[in-house]
Amino acid sequence: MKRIVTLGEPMTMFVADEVGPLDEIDHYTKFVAGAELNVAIGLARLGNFVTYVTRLGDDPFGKYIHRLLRETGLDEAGVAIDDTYPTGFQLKSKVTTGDPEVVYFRKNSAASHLSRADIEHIDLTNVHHVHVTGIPLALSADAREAEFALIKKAKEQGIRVSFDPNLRPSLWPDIETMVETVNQAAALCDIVFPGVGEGAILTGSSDERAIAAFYRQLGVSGTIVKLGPHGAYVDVDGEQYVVPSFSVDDVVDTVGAGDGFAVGVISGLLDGLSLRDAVVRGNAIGAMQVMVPGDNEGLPNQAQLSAFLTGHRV
Ligand code: KDG
Repeated sequence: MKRIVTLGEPMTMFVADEVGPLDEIDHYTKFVAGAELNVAIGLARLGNFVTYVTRLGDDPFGKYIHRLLRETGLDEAGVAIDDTYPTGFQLKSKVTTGDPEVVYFRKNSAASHLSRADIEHIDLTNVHHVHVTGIPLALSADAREAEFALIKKAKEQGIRVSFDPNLRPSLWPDIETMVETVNQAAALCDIVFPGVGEGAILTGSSDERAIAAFYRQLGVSGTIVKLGPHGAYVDVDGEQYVVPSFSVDDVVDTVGAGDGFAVGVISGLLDGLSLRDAVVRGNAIGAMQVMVPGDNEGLPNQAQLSAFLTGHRV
């Protein structure tokens, strides 16, 4: 069993039951959200042991998320219960095309009070992989410090670190600070997974080759640019190629696809697949995730993944 550590903010998420602007919706269905939590859930479903570092409020949302973490089999060593600050939540609209509207209620949440102290007691002995994203960098100065501390600790112990920019401009004071901070973190990691749109904001070019070259110059050994329906552009250790995506007829909601992609690539590499096959798995899990309304129920176990790969062609 492979061991992975990630850190982030989980939220209760209410997804609109009807199509329309959020202020007009009467009924919502409850889910959990959080980019790094989605990755943690996906990796655990595929049989890995995942330590998820976070802070939950001592409230019904926190209890709901905590129960889900336990049911999923995530390691609780990194979960702190905070009796001062609340658990964040978000609303997500239902759409028939395009990306849904997302509104956060997470300012001053328990997870935004993550700090370096939450990392100090995390034991990285026998950990095979650490995954981080740009979201905690935006939550607060303390949460940002926590993420940099985790990256540094992992690198000092020779552990591979992947980074998904996960740009959330609404959480940052301005775009310049976002770009500078996210690129600072990316430069410390081994594999970076930007979406092509994120790459354009972060590097100034929407060409996947230029995006990868930008991170190569920063010293990142592997960049995999997510191209949505066009697959993924891989630039790792001097090799460059495109891995095509799986076609999906019934896209319900695109949110969470990037997390599914990360689950596939990370788990594939940990299972000893070639990089190309790991990216195929990433594309498969990304495709499975867009067919559901929540951000993580599409993430498969081994049997579901095998069935998808048997039944779908690129
Ligand atoms: O990647 C999916 C996430 O967007 C979602 O689950 C919620 O973490 C979240 C965020 O900050 O948007």
